[in-house]
Amino acid sequence: MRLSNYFMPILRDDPKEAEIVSHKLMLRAGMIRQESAGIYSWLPLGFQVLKNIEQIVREEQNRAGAIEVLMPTIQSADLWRKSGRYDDYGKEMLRVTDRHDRDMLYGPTNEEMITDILRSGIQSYKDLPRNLYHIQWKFRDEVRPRFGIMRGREFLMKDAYSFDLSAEAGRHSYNKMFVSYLRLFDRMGLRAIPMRADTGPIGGDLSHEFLILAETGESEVHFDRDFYDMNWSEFEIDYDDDARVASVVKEFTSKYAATDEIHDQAEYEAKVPAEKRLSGRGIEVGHIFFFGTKYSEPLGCVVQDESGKSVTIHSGSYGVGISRLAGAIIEASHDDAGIIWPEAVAPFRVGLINLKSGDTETDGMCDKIYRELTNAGVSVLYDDKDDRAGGKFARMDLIGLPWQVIIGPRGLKDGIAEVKNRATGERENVPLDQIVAQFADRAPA
Ligand code: P5A
Repeated sequence: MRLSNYFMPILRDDPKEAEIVSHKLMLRAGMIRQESAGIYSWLPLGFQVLKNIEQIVREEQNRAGAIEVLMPTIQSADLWRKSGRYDDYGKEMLRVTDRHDRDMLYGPTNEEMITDILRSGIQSYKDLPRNLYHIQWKFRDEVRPRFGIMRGREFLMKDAYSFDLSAEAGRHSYNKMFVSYLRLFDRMGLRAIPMRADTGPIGGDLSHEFLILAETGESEVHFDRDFYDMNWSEFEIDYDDDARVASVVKEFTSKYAATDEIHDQAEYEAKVPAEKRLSGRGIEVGHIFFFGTKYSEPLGCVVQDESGKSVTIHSGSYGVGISRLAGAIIEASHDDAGIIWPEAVAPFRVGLINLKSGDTETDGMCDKIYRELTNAGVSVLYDDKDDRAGGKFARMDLIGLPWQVIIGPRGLKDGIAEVKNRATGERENVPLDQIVAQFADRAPA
């Protein structure tokens, strides 16, 4: 993409309304625009990040055996009346009536609808287990939408729902999602610590929140510092191997970690030696629940088992805050100059800076490298604008692409470009004829 053809409305000054760094940087980098309280448009740069996050979540959910569907944003109130949540949900639910005066709502979550979809779509116990998920916008009329897309009213969630014949089998489905979450957050360059958590309006008695540590997080958390030394990424997992999946979950749940709502100080002190006790703040990027028959019971989600006996299905639900993650990743990865995108979610991998737009030779070389990188499948944002070098550097640092390739008349004379690593700040002179190979060969992390 040529910057001269792109739409990236950069703000020069810090927006006054932004209280936390991710909100500030997302506005400054032209990633999002507020439309009304807690409701945002995603501009090209932000939208690309959102899609990258979504794709990682999708791949890891599919790997764990979940199957993607797409349910509507607008739901009828009928199923919610059956589960009892139409009244329970209160003011957070955005209620609308259609032209026939039917009660409708903008879905804050989909337990009822998916349970009804599964109920009507399965014949027997042989159709279980199943795990269905979608990635869809939700609406919750939060009392205090704040921190930009972190606590929005409209937000993008991945929500998966498991269906099993027994509580025991359901526990395995829960474990698979637990492990899938470890993997998907890790792929985004995040350490999301699984913590015991409150179940709130979703319900059930087994639940974990996944939190990344950040001073600006809304939750107070208490955990064992041993989490820092765990092996987060180097496990390949066979999801059909119940015992192996359970052992990973056991490893990650044997250490103390809890959010403030359910924190038990006495247990904490008994389990964790004083020098290993850490308290801080965290951002909840995922939340998983096991609630058994809470929805299948009132919605009549029943199958016959092998012996012909009717069995009520056991379920859990599993959420990832896709849009919140865009902000959470920035909270975890930035410096004074701006965002530092992990390669896996970066909107472009390379920022190509032309230091002398209008100069025939420099333009020629930049155009050539841009073309070759693009043809090699490397995503590039090419700053071909006619601005001063200082401004170009600052802008590229602000938007945080992992690599900068800087080409100017002086380097051209020596046949080199400067390659800068945004995260480390390291600069390297690379011969112009090796630039493309360097990025084409080096697979993104
Ligand atoms: C689990 C999936 C649920 O709704 N039902 C379906 C269950 N869980 S949850 O914890 O309420 O939400 C799941 C994740 O969504 C993100 N999230 C939000 N993101 C931005 N703005 C909000 N207002 C918001 N509310 C929830 C969080 O990441 C949460 O973990």
